[in-house]
Amino acid sequence: MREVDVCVVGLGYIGLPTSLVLATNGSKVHGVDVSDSVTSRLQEGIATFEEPGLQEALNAAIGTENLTVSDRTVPASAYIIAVPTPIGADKSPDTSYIRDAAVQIAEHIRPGGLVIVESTSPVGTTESVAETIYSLRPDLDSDVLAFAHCPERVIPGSMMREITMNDRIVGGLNREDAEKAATLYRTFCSGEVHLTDARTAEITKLAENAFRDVNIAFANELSVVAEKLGLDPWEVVSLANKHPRVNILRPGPGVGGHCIAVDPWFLISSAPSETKLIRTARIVNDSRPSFVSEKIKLEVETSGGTSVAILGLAFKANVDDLRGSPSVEIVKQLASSRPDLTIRVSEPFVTELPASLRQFPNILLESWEACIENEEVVVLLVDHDLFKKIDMSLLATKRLIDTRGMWSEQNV
Ligand code: SAJ
Repeated sequence: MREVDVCVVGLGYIGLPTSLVLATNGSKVHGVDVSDSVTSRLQEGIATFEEPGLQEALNAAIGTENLTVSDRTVPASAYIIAVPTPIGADKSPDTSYIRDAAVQIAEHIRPGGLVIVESTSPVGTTESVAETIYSLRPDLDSDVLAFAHCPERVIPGSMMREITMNDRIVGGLNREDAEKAATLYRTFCSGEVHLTDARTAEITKLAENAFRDVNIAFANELSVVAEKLGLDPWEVVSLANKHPRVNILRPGPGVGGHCIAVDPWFLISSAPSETKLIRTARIVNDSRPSFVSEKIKLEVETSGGTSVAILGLAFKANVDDLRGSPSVEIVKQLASSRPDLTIRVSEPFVTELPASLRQFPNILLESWEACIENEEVVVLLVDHDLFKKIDMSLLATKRLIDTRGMWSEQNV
């Protein structure tokens, strides 16, 4: 039987699409995940999260000899680590899942093997992975394995396109390692593959997400100033962006997901005294949910009502991902500070409330139609395409809080 080319450890938001593009481009792939529900659903051919093109790619790969899935790491020519790297309560990086993956890989890797860290990681992580594996395998000479960091850069909502089209940064522990990893990425990536060292690749990925976080924080701060002066923040951003060298991002209810709200802390923890701007951006963006929930409470009080309609819980438009979502935080803050308030929530991408909201009896999950029908105050937290289709005449008499500028642009 043909041996496995690539063993992908972690079949989440990055590991699964990566396994699929590798498998559909000729590699024999074995995907590994610790979650029984993930492996069994994938074995049945069911995609584990909502993403355009993902189910189709799974249909094409599963059942062929190019894709197998289990909870066990296997012998392979190359390993890709795509596990989460969360932050702890003190905001310091938790790389324990990467270490666990390295321990599993050490069991099976053979001379000539390649280990790629795709998980977003603090600077120095790829070196630590090499140290862990070599320390567990004293039988291997210290130069027989190759190690590289190849950060993923795909955006939820366009993952399947971006995973093949985006340029890749490939940072090896030495040039040969980088070349070896680059050869694997070139099997499916039509973007340019840029070679560097592992530490530079690690910091580059962190810089990309911190750049976006700082830019969003600027937009959020500017929107507060504009609103304080009685001006429309969306118009201000849109007009400023007519300048050829200005590109302000969009104000919103806050920054969610598992990347932009997390990765800047990896930079901050590497140089706490030198990262004032990056830290401030995090604080500005993290303060958005309470700013928005206070605004909602004020509007409800002014209306004299005892209920409110909320549109959207996902961390951004057109995804089913509620991880770190500012919208969930806003609804939670509202529900806990105003237990007398009935909060009707519509989130078309989920069928049940997330665990953090289930304990509140005053939160109801409904269709958007039921949600807005009898409500005077309607709050838009996520600009899902479905909400863009709402007939504006249904909202004409309502008090609207639009945190995404979706309705402002339509000049309701
Ligand atoms: N957001 C705003 N205003 C904006 C843009 C985003 O408030 O103008 C909010 C979103 O609503 C969301 C959060 O920021 O809550 C993050 O969304 P996002 O679309 O900016 O980014 P992610 O987290 O989905 O994906 C990012 C991407 N990084 C960059 O664009 C630099 C993606 O390319 C990375 O691969 C991904 O992080 C990752 O995995 O690191």
